[in-house]
Amino acid sequence: MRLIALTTLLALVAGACGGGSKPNASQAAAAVPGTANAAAAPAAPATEAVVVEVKMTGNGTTKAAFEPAALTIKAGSTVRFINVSGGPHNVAFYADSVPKGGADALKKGMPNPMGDLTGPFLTQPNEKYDVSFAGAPAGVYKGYCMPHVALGMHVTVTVQ
Ligand SMILES: [Cu+2]
Repeated sequence: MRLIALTTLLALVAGACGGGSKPNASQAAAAVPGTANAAAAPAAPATEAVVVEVKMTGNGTTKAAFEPAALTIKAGSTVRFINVSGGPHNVAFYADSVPKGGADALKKGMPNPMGDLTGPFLTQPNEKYDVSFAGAPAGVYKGYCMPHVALGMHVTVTVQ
């Protein structure tokens, strides 16, 4: 996902530079080598990751859940956790539940962690948190929501 975003950014920058240099012939000529390099990046096949959404719900007192609580994703997919109701919520994974190599992949795929394999709290309505399973080996990843683990707010992600 980060690579795709960076590629998009480069494309935008390249486009902006190209447009800006048009009025000045010498600048346009000077910009050609750089522009050519930047333009080559988007041509590379961008593997669009599949995004699977999981809602985080609750009534703030007695009920809290991931919906769905169990899901199966294709390798390399991203799971988007959405704070729907009853937050704050977060998602954390049990390090001893994930397959070998899974923890290292999740460390790369979980931005702004609060701790090991622990995502930040989502406090705003509809706030989203993307967990990238890029490079994550196949197997079962068991997770939970820290504020609501006592209410049984668990999630199981199976990577094919
Ligand atoms: Cu929760």
